[in-house]
Amino acid sequence: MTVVTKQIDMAASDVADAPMELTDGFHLVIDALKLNGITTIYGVPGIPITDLGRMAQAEGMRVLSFRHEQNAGNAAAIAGFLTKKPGICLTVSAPGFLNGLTALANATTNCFPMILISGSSEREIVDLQQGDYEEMDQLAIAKPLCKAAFRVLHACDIGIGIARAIRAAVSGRPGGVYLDLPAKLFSQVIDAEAGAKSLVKVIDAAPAQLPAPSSIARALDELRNAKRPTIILGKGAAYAQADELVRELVERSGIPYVPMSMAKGLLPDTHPLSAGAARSTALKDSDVVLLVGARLNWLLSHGKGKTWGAPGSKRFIQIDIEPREMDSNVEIVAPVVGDIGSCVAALLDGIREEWSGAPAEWVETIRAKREANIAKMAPKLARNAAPMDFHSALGALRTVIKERPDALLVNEGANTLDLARGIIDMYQPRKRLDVGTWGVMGIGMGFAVAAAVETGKPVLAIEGDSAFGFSGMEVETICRYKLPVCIVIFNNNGIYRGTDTDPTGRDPATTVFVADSRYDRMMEAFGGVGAQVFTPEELKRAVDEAMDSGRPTLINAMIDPAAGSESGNIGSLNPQSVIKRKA
Ligand code: ADP
Ligand code: TPW
Ligand code: MG
Repeated sequence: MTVVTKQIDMAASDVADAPMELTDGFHLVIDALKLNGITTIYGVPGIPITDLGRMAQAEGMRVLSFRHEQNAGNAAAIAGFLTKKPGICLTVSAPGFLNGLTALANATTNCFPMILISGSSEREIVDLQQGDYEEMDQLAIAKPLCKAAFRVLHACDIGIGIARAIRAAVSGRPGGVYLDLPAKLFSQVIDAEAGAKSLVKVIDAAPAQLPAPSSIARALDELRNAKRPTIILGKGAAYAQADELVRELVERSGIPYVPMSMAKGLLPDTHPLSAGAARSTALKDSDVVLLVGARLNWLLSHGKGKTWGAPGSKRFIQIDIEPREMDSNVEIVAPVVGDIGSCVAALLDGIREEWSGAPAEWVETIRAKREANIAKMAPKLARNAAPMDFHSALGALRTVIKERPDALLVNEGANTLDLARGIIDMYQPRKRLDVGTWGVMGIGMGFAVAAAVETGKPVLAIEGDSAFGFSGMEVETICRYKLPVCIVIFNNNGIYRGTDTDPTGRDPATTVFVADSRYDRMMEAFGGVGAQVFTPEELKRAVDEAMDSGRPTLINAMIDPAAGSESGNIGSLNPQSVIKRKA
């Protein structure tokens, strides 16, 4: 319990024999977080939360200061994904709050639990629009972009406010929560004992949600009748930390599975039932599909269209904690609503009782397709090409992760993202962190910092040169905290490619950057290690050195500017004009 030592001036008649011990808003926020096992804050200091950060550090919390709130917010969000506890992002009012808001919205979209705590200006002045310092009605602005938003006006309500924020972030479908703390709150003084009593320790913040037995029976019927079943594992399954149950579901049922990007490694990508390298066949030719913590959004072509074969050829079973996810895009014939651990355990009970095994012919079809695709890819990955293309460079990094399966992999870009996702096998759960549901650029350095801080493991961040630019200034943060992060920039001089030109000849093309930029020197500027490499062999050697030393490192990997394709794998979503005008 923290106590403010200063005594308030009181009329003599108020002073009892013993002086009253006091606390204030600052201390109550810190005590409430600590009481709930929250030990790390990601943020940027300034009015009115500068002292909150200082005091939290003095009270033993880890407080990581960033160079931009969006990166701190992304760090908090991925900390939430990795730990199942809400990640905390702390910002100043209006502009700092808005900078953090993108990360909060992204966390909500991805179902990552985080709490954005922003200081705010005085209500009386904000509401009369009298032009306060950094005036903004932050609560109203945050509301549509997160799962829940709360404001605390009285110090005695801080305990409840933080308890509500924690519960909202992690219960049911996880997501982002906004907590508005006006400047005046922090210095409000109350009796320390009353303050301590006002704190709430959240019991069972994300209670198990058991599926109805009838929904399990329905799902089992569908699975038993399937001739060509496929399981799709999504990042909800990774988040749930029900790793052993998920593995048993796949292995006992013998059903091939396709991992979504951030579910890779839930079972090793080299698993005999992995259909990762036979994804098209597994989706198109299956008859029954079991979705485990994956939405039928654009990343799965909304469950229809040519990805999924003939119309009406599919029967979908879906496990999700959010009932309203069912039938969002296509009919779900067997909705199973509950938390993944409980739902998978219930399915397994049924499978243990009665199961005749997955159809051997289908499993063999998938296996053969997978092996053929892997064999076709192998020579491209093994080339010691100069200049490097994406495949040969990623071939080298694939070996790095194979040799260091406990490292975390952060990945963003277009070609750099799509090709790395396919090429680099993952071996352990929650090791691959990437752009998620929005395909947002800018998560790189925030994710890398939190991955290192939360796990203590080495981090390899594979970044398109454009993608890196969105959060690149945080290399200073990585150096400042001496984090074991190795950044590899796939430097192809631009977005998708570095070969475009302005037809008028006036400016650089809209998609290109300064040619042959030395990103490695940015790292050196802050005391980290920089290297520039031109071949896969050099790349592998430089990454190994970085990962062995644990020193912050940035490797500028020079990629053939002509090697990439427009929008990576999602060129089909990119509208292009067919009308050519004369200049
Ligand atoms: P991906 O992008 O990997 O396909 P999505 O983000 O689309 O995954 O889907 C994740 C889903 O997992 C969401 O619908 C979310 O409600 C669900 N989910 C998250 N946590 C749990 C959990 N503990 N139990 C059940 N479902 C969960
Ligand atoms: C917040 C649009 C998608 S991918 C990308 C941009 C700008 C960069 C691709 O170039 P990069 O990769 O990283 O060099 P590569 O290997 O193909 O050359 N703003 C936001 N999010 C997105 N997704 C974009 C813009 C985009
Ligand atoms: Mg690029």
